[in-house]
Amino acid sequence: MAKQKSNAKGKTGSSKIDMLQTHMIDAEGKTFTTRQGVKINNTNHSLKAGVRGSTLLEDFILREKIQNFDHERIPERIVHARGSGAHGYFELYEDLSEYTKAGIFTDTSRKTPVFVRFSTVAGSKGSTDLARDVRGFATKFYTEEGTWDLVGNNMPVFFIQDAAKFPDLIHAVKPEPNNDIPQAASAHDTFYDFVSLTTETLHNHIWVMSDRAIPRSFRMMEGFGIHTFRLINEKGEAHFVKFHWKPKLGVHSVTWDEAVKISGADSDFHRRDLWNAIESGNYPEWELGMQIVPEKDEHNFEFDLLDPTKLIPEETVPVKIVGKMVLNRNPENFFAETEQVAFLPDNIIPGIDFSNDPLLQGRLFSYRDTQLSRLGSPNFHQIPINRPVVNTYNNQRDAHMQMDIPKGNTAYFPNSIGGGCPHLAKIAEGGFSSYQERIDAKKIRARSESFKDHFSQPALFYRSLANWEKMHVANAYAFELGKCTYDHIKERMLWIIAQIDEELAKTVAEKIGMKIPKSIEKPINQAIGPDDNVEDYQPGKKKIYLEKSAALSQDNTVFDTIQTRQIAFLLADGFSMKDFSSMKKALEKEKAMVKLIAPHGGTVKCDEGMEHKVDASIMTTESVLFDAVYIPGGKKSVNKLLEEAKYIKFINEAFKHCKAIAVNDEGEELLNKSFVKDYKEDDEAILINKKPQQFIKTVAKHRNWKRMEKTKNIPV
Ligand code: HDE
Repeated sequence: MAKQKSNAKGKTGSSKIDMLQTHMIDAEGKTFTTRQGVKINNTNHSLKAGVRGSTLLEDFILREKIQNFDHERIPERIVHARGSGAHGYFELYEDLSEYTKAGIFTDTSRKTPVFVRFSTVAGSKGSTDLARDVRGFATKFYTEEGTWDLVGNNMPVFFIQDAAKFPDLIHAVKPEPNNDIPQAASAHDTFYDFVSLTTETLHNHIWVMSDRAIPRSFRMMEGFGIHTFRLINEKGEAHFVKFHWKPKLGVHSVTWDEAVKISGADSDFHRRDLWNAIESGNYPEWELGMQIVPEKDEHNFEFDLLDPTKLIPEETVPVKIVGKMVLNRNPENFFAETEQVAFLPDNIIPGIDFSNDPLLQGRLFSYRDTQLSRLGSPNFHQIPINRPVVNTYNNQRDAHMQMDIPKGNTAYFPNSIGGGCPHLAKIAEGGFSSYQERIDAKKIRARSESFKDHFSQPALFYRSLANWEKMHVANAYAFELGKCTYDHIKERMLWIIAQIDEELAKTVAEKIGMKIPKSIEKPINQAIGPDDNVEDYQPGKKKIYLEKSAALSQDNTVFDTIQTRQIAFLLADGFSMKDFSSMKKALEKEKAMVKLIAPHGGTVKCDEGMEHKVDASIMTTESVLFDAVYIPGGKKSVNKLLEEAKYIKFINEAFKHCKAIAVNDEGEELLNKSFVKDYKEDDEAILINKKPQQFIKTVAKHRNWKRMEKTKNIPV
């Protein structure tokens, strides 16, 4: 067993990385051995009876190699199979002991190690990053009081209100069971059948129809714990809390057309982006926020705090920023760390506790259970990435793959032979105790009345969006329903969308060539027992308790940085070195990534005769992989680019996707060959012979959405 270390910081500045390093194997300069440590001189030929004879059973080298290979795969996660992880740390800004006794939230001197895994939900392990989907945002905090997992998503609400419906939801959204189609996509009959019969899904669903479901980067997504949790202080007092992650780079997305094309051009787009950002020292950062609600206010909301399909608007309870997380290290090994990491919402520490949210309660069972089929043994907590940074002592024993060697002859409590050890912790000395909530209730299989409002918050979300975001939502509904084959499902969806917003429903109906029905056949929400009254389960009418919530729109996010933005420089031999170097210097000063796209690989020569390394030939890359385009002047260079039709396609796509395009001098000729020609005069993100600083400001705005209306008919 590798020695478990205490939280004392060693060489790497992180107690978790120090621990992981004791498990790492580095073959540099070493001799090949079998798994038993026997040195071997051949791994290419099996042992045979003569060079053309049959292979001998005694070939232990062959058998060991092949057998390991045969068993390399483990089951992928039933949901969130495709993911990417990174190490980092969390730091607290201020002591929160008024609310919680958790050391991570009271000790500002700590740097708590974390491991974060981002994921899509529906697709399998090898699917594409840019599927329209919720993203998982799971954080493991290796605290000095044990491991705490905050297993959240990039949307603040969930599809269903009760864990009992989770298998139905996932069976509906995953590929259809007869033909396993579609992969990593929600646009199909079974999903819309379920959604339209289960109106509690609508709030999360409209978030999925928005740009939040196609992020530009994991680094540009918010994260949410979704459920209401509890914070418990030293006095045993409780506050309700919702957790938020706010990305320093703001919340940004790609367009649907880009998402579809990125899936073809680079299905590892998000994975690569996270990896490269960390490798280049541009460490992604998020601030942790809390919405804290005193217990006495539990019933003062228009919705139920225990209902995971509801958010608390930030206008109602502001998000208190309490600390920051930095991801500064890529894993050494994808399987050992990112694949084997096991997140458990029931990994909780003193000072944090659950609420009665019926979805959260079900998760407390599911995650521990699922690790058994994925990782094969209750000892999965001993896998290096899952080990806490503190030593553990208890009477759990044995099972597959026991890595520890517990000493002594007692594995029970109480005992006197083992000196009563391990002895129990007093609560005052850090022992966990569950919050003593008073309960006086009947056992009942039913849904609370207070969970019946299914339309108000999707409507609030939609009202809060900017016009360009609303257009994207309408297009997404039209795309998704356009892929459904049953008219009755589409009609039911149109009726339901109309309960959220009449205008939205009209736009979608027109796009899919159908009419919104005046009413639909009851029951919707028929997922109730035969003894229940269907009418009791119909959702209430939409209420407006807040006109808009600014925090819900990406129009109000951070627009002051171009850090890590990918800027395509289109050039060939003879480009103007003067233009090139002043633009490159200015962009790189702001930490953007400049990529040289030339007609060929290798190098290109500027007009001053210097060679410059090409990052990609035009043949191997696509416009959708970049955030902005720059074309330096230089007659020879531009003439060469004009010969390649793909450069024009590149520019047309960047233009259609509302990106900033800057050119110098002859570079304008390329614009004149593209669709940009007719629009360039009054477009603030088309910059002709403008200063680099102006380009930087324009790129920081992410997109010129004002262009959207004009370019919608451009055939790209
Ligand atoms: Fe999960 N979910 N989930 N989920 N979930 C899993 O656990 C489940 C829910 C989330 O990167 C599984 O280890 C149930 C809400 C993330 O490894 C599984 C219910 C939220 C990840 C499971 C929910 C999430 C998972 C599959 C309803 C946001 C990936 C593999 C009661 C707050 C973690 C695994 C990672 C993974 C069950 C609902 C987020 C099967 C039963 C709500 C980010 O246990």
